[in-house]
Amino acid sequence: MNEKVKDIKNKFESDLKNVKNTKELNELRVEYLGKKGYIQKLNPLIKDLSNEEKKEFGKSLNDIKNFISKELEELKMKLDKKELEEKLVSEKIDTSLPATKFSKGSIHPLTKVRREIEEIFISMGYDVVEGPEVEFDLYNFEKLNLPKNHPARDMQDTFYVNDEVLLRTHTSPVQVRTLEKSEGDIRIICPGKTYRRDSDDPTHSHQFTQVEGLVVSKDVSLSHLKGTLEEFAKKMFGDSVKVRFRPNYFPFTEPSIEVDISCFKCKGEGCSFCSKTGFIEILGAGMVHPNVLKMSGYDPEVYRGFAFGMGIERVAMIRHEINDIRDFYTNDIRFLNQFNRKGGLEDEA
Ligand code: FA5
Repeated sequence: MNEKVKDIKNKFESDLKNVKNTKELNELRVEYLGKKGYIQKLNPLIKDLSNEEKKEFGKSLNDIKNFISKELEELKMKLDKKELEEKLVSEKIDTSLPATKFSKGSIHPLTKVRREIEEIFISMGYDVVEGPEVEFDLYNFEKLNLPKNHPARDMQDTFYVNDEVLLRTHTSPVQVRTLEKSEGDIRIICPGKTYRRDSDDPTHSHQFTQVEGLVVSKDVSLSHLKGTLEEFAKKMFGDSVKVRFRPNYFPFTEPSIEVDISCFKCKGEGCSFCSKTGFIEILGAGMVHPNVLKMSGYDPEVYRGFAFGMGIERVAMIRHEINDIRDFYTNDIRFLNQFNRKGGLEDEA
């Protein structure tokens, strides 16, 4: 019986010498130690042996199994090491090759300008707050002194979700939301998206962005509003910019004004871009109407406020000499790349 074990051992030793890789090694393992392998095939023979022979045969079976396992394991370690070394050589990375260039994105010019506006007002002591883009009619119109069927609603037509809910036409509803939540002095700005049923043209879009400003205190006046906006314009456009205030009408401010900045194209001379006026409108503003203060819990006999709402696109267009508002939304990489250059709106990220 032990002869058979010896034969298997001899055959295994000669087979092992021919193994060249881990695949062949695994095949050899199955051939000898697998369920149908040489060793398993010896098991049924045990039953015909005497007790004494069974003991001896069992021991030699264990010995040969241990021997084969150990030999296979040792060879496996050697082959693994060899194969890893070969792989490292064949997959060597040439670090001296120039890397493949990939283009880096940049912050959108509107985001960049919005952040610049925020920083200017933060430096003047304003807090930045947010409000919902899908707004109640109550906040977008009614509590801004524009009751249902008020003719001035025609100035800002919008997209309605239902009779009471709409896409906000301006950031002014945030004035109401802030007044309702506050007591005493307020000094906030609110940037965000706004929507109107305006026809798209070089200076108008059906979706645009505004920054609302609201200051409430016992002693603010129109002079504070003018001073604040002049200071903002100088910081944003440089000391040489001309700012023009025109009387206007908004139902939620009294008096109301509109503010224009000298045209970047003709420097105030008058050209086709500014409709020969030399100026481009950037914002509406005024002293908060007493009704608006009253409806949100402020006593207009004690508190006064000023407010403004500016179009970020218009500011960005003047600041960066952009001729068409639609360029901001069409994602033309050639347009956006201009702001990625040194001297442009360089991405600080
Ligand atoms: C308003 O939206 C008022 N809520 C502003 C305001 C706030 C007045 C607080 C008083 C107190 P107006 O409709 O004029 O006003 O819009 C303000 C600015 O948003 C405009 O000066 C312009 O810069 C920008 N704007 C308005 N409509 C569009 C449009 N369709 N596309 C791009 N920008 C626009």
